[in-house]
Amino acid sequence: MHQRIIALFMTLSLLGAAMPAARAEAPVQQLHEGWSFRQARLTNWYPATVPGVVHTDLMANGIIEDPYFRLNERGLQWIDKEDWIYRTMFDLTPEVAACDHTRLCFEGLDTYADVYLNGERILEADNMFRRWAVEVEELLLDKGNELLIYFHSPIKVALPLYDSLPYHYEAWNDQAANGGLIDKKLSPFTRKAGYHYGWDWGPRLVTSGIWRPVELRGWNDLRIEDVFHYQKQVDRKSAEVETRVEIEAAEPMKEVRVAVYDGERKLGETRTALHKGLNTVTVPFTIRNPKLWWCLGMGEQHLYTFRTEVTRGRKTLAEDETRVGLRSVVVEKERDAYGRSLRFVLNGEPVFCKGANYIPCDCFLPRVTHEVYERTVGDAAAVNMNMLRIWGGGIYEDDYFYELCDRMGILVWQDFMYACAVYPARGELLENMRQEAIDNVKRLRNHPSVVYWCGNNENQDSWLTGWIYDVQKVDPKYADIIWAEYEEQYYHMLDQVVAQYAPGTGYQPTSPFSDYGKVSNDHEGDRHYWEVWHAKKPIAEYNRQRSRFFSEYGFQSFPCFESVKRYAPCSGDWSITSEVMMAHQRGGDHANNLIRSYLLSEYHEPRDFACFLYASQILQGDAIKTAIEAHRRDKGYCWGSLYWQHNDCWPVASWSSRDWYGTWKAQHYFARQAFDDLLVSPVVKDGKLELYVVSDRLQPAEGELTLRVVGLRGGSTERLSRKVLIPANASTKLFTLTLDELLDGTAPEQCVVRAELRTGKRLYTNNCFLVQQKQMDYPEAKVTRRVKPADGGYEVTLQSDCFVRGLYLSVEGELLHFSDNFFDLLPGEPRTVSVRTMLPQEEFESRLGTLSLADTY
Ligand code: BMA
Repeated sequence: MHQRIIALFMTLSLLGAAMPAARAEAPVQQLHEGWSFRQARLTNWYPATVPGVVHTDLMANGIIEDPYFRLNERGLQWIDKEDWIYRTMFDLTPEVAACDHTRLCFEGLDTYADVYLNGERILEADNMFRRWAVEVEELLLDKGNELLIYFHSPIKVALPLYDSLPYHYEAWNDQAANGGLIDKKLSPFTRKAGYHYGWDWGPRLVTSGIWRPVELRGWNDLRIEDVFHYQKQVDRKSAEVETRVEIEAAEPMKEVRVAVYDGERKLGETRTALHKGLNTVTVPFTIRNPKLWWCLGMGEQHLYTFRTEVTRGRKTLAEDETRVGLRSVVVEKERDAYGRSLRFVLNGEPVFCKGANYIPCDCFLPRVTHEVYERTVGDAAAVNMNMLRIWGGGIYEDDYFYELCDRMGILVWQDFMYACAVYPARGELLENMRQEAIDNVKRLRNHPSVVYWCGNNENQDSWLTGWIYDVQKVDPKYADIIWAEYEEQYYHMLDQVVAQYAPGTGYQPTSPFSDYGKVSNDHEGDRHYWEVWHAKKPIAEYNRQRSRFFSEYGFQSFPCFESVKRYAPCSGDWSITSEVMMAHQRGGDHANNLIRSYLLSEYHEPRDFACFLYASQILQGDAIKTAIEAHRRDKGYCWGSLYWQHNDCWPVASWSSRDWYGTWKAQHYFARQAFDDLLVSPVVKDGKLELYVVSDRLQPAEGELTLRVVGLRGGSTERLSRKVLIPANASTKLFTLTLDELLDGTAPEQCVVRAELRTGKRLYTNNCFLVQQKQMDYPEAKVTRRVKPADGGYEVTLQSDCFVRGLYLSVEGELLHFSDNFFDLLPGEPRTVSVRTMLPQEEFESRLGTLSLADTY
């Protein structure tokens, strides 16, 4: 033992490491206990949960019912017109009481919040997205402190602002009328999540509350305000880092030492004097042969833990630990023969970005647990995504969300929180927006996953094309004001904040974006392609449309029947036009009719409600699969495919590929194959079948490619079988066959074309249909199933005599996740899937149901 300590001491001395100094004391006291709340104009206090919001507190006290259930949302529109008071009493912990200085820190207040400590007003917060901190040691008592927060109704604050203007700021999705505000769309005036006011997939539930942690932080001689590990240059040989430490000192200090460590290895140190107040100290260092951080599919997600210490003599005064991934990211926007590219290059390698748009996981944000985040980000990784776009109508996400993206290799395209609207942006409001941007850029800039910032979602196109409102009808002098504010906000202010606080990080003013002052197009920058869906173009149109980067496109479906039963359990609600189903379809008739008409043009009419829900998912899955494959085949021209949308914030019919309960729709399963590192993609064009292989691997691969024509009633003919060389990080057209050659007399409605690519241990497959689904002659299949207990659940093996399209497994009364689902069964080829459940086998088997496309009509 003794020897080991000496040996450790010697190793440390040899490495030149300082002897472990006494740990810095920075006591933190969370103030999450003992809260109660009341409606400001009434007198009853009720217990409250902090972090939390009014709606969930009212629910917990039995005053309102679950807003997500049936039509309940409608009766809850009074809540946002009221003021609310939250209060708690607390004693200081001895550790905090012993500190010279104490800061009261709010990670998030939603939104207009006057904060009183022991009767003294210490803060007037007015931005949900900002962090607030107040020095409070002068006001604190050792025992019996009262913290009281008065939340002003965001509606009552914004209404006079709206009314005072001779013109208005439009917000496309703001459901003012549902909130009893006729046409007064107030959301642009308040720095609060846009989707709270309603969206075309979201209810109108305008919250108030202490939505993120609140705590006291004690400190003595000095404290670290912020640490930024600025990666100046990174490649395989070396990483040049400059750690910038913001330190607040209580008094001037002659000399402190600021050092950065990786474990016990000291990376760099700076000795400096500090003046009283805020200082910035930089510590430059170089790491030789760094382990790089890669996104999913391109390499490891190596994370260093950098420890930053501020010491005086032998005493550590403050320290910080941050997980850092070393990587270089260049977002190329280069003029070329076609227009201008938008391409992410990670550690020198171009990345085809595969993923989706992400919205908040709930309307009531504090109840989004770590487990929900793990599932949400995990489900992106599970289907081979490497990018999520955090869309601008939601929130700058929780730290944990980005930690998961760092760990799982999901790149983050981060919008600033502005969407589908124009915002007043001048004077104090503009300054508020600037502070919000600084807060969040600083908070997120150490995450290797956060690679891009974007000013807003669709505000530019909506203004320039006039779809948000008729610009012609706006008095030109007001239109000039609005546009000048737009330019100031997105072309200057936000751009400058990113350049100053996250130097080297890419930024674009809006999405989609081709150029300043121009409507977006298909050959420069990113594109939101919505003509399939909103403009009713046929799904096959996805095969013709191009973009340098598709940052949005999407197709709606309904949640599965078991999910629907949770928010609409009465059988009287079970039609897509029932009042309850319509309340959970925020695209209204327009969206419902689109699903219906696309469905009827491609598929047989489903015979009942449950079949309709299922068929809507196959339809959505097929549509998005078509789009993803088209985008990937166009790799070289196109470098990104992010569909709309990854998740839901409540149970609803929407464009999501996973519903609010986390259940995967058909699309999510289809995306796993379509986003895989190798894609074998057959496509019919001008009477020919073209066969592409798309690789996102950084090395070329060898494989065996086969193409079979499989009869729906059994029997298959091999048309092609070849060894192929698959070029790295590219799309390659390998073969073209005429349909006559391919079919050789087989009727197209009687067969499916099966492409298979075998490389190493992996088999990549794809099924291609030559006619519409409603023209296919699916026979009545006999599907047998075998259930076997396995690791926390069961393995189910399915086999059929005939081809089965989109076989779907579900268990009545449960929302279970099957390892695979909605898959095609080839005649005679068994398929085994697994599922975790505590249900006893007999029960599981009796409740296990299957449905396929041929069963729906
Ligand atoms: C996009 C988004 C969202 C919207 C979606 C579906 O353009 O940016 O605003 O929910 O379309 O309409």
